[in-house]
Amino acid sequence: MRTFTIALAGNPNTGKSTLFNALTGLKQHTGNWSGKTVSLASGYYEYKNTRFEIVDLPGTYSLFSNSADEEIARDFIVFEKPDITLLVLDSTALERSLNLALQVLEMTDRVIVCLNLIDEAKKKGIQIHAGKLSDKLGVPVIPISARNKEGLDVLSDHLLRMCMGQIQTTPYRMQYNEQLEMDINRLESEIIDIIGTDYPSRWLAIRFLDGDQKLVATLKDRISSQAKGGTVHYGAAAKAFGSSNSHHSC
Ligand SMILES: Nc1nc2c(ncn2[C@@H]2O[C@H](COP(=O)(O)OP(=O)(O)O)[C@@H](O)[C@H]2O)c(=O)[nH]1
Ligand SMILES: [Mg+2]
Repeated sequence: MRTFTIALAGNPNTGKSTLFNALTGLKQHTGNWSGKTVSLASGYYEYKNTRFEIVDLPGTYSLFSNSADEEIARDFIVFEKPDITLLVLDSTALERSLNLALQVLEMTDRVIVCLNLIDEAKKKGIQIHAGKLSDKLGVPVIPISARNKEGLDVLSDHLLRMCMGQIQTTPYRMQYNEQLEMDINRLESEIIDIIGTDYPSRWLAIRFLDGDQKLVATLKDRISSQAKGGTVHYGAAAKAFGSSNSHHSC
């Protein structure tokens, strides 16, 4: 049986671990993932004869290189390439969560959004138009209450269907000003020339223009370990990434 990997991402306190426990039934183990030896809680979940490995990423407010937690969550999404990144948002504080959502949507198109704590939102008289939000974000948006185990069947159905390739997404991508878009496009095609399309090239271009040196270093490491397998010409890539930072800011 093939196992699909689902990464739980979101701000701290949005109910990621509660959802993790509800899905996996607390049978958690800590797995070591490639790259840095980072231990992340993961557990298995079976639904309709399909096995999912759920990985509980550290809670973060953004996914830059501000902290070890941000790097861990970011590296997992970009380099481990989970089948789905499940974004857990707090329905009672959407404005805070959506910032992270926009960042994730720049990194991957395999995203499902959970509006968690929907019970709390209802109590507070907050009404969320999940369908409209889904149209805007270009990915499924599913109201749930992880603590009350509500909405988990609908969520599981979406996980299964997206893993089976039955749900296509059109993730919302931030548009920057004309000059930046030109720079992004130019750098993106250089990136594709060097490392192909294995990693999210537009997102990499944006991060590089922002001067994210730590990401440059991480990418060099990844390419270097791939190159040992003979797939990428590390020298050329390292040279290009070493010199492609400018001082623009997004
Ligand atoms: N009312 C309500 N509380 C929830 C729900 N899901 C999680 N919580 C609570 O929110 C708090 C944070 O949950 P936790 O899973 O630790 O969040 P994490 O930091 O994202 O892992 C805990 O007190 C949970 O019991 C929910 O659906 N409804
Ligand atoms: Mg947690």
